[in-house]
Amino acid sequence: MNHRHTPEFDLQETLSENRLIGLWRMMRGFRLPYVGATLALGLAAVSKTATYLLIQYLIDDVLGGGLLNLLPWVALGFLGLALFEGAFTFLSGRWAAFTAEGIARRLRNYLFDHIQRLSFSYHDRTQTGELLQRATSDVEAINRFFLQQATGVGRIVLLFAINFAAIAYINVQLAFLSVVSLPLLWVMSYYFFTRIEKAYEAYQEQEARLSATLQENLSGVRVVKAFARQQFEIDKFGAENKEKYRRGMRLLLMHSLYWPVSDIVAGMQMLGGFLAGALMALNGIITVGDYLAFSGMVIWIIWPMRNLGRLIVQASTALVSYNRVSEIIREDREPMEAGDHLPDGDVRGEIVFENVHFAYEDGTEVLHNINFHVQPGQVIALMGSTGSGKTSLVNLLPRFYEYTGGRILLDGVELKRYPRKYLRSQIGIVEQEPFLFSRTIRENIAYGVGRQVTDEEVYQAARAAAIHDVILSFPEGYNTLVGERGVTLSGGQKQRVAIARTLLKDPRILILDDATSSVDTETEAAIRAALERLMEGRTTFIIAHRIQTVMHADAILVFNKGHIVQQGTHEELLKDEDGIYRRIYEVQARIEVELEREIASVGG
Ligand code: DCP
Ligand code: MG
Repeated sequence: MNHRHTPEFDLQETLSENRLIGLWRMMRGFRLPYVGATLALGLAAVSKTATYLLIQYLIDDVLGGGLLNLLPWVALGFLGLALFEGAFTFLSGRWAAFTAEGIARRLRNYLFDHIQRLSFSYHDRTQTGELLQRATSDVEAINRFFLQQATGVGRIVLLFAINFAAIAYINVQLAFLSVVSLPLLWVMSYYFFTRIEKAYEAYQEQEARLSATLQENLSGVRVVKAFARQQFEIDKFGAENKEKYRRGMRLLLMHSLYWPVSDIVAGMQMLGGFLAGALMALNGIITVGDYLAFSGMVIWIIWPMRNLGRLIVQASTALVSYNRVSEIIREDREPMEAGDHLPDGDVRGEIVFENVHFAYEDGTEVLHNINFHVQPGQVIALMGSTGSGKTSLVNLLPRFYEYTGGRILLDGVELKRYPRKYLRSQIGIVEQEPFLFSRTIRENIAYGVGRQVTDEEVYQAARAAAIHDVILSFPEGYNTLVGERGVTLSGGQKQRVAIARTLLKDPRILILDDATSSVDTETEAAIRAALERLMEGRTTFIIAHRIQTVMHADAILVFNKGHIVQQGTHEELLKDEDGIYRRIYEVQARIEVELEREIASVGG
């Protein structure tokens, strides 16, 4: 049964428009224990029915017929049946738990794996809180379905069939009298089923909204505090919470209407059955023993009838959750391996952009007609105002997003033909807002290398990123935890840890997206000196705002509103008196001069 946990189990293939079929397919690999659980419940039910038949035998034949010497055997029979029932009830519980927890575990693992393989565009448009809620609360509802409802249905059908047959064995008329209200109960259950399904759907939606609000508020807690917007956020949360309360009340109202109504119907049915049975016994149609056995067994007909309705109603929540979870499963993953051009070794790093256009999913173009040519090992600097498309451009290289027009060639081959996995192994990005995990600094730096690295390698990368000494100054050095459970790093320190992480990966193409923006000029110079050696032989893209950072690049691309408005070396660009580059240069030079004068006056 080992195949249950292998990643090859593709839930996407199990999806079905019919939710019950989908759930059934989701059980693959767990059907045997499920059938076992249901059968064990059925056997427990049989022993209960047998107990009632034994009562009938005891009263009519043993006591009534004077076979008193059989009494010890009958007593032994009762004991045996009780043990039998207990054992199978226990087994059934174990197998049901095994089934439900196993399916839920596999589902959670699948979702975790799946969510991180979805495209950047998917994550751009999906709220984290929403995903969290589906991966937890909705999975729980599906778990409950398998734990209680799926085996419950099997048990109920068995209980019903066995006891119905046993009563029919006593008296057929009585058996049919015991189930006359069945259709009424089911029609009622169906009515509530549809109502509760809608109410639950609305409730889950609101819960997701609430969890998204909470998640966003927690991520942005610094902004909230800085702008003293606590009250505004509390009100916003309060409003969402109130709506959840309202929808929760509505859902519970549906439930609390259903139970008493179905109890009344079931109660009337039971009373009617008892009366009919009593009349038959009085008129001698059935024996007293028959009647006692019947009154025990009829409960086990009514109970399943009422509970089948209850299960159907409860299953509505699982069906809603199934829909919500399958919406995630249905999303296609980024095909990491797709691509017909897989070089044996590393790329050389020659990159050509030919009339490249790019738009995000909303359709507005953010890059227009981009053309440039990078030789292997060159350093390319990207400058330009905020929102001009620099990050968007470099994100095309590892195929985080697909360009919408023109061609990008890497070593003469169109980028679309390379598998994403290969590209990402060749390209290292230091993101504009680097993210560090709540793990040790060492783990953060060694992240993504994909092999064991020595301490010396980690130190080397850290030295190159000018962060080694800072790390050593922490109480636990490289074993210091980062983030919520450990030290809080400054923006510049985080950037440098991220640079070290990327350098250790040793990529052929290096992308530094504003990687030194939070670093002071002096530290930046240190990093630059170290990088100079590291950039040798690899194609490097540097996005930066300081002239000092970009002036030594082999080519500088100046962006404005998604267009390249200037390109060339520092000297070439300076010649253009009216160019943006020249203007930026002059402004920055003036600031430098004034700064120096200021420092001199303070010093003097
Ligand atoms: N954009 C978008 N969807 C995204 C990311 C960006 O629609 N997932 C838009 C916002 C901008 C445009 O694309 O209008 C260009 O954004 P960039 O992030 O590429 O801009 P820059 O990197 O040049 O700006 P900055 O210097 O602020 O980093
Ligand atoms: Mg950017």
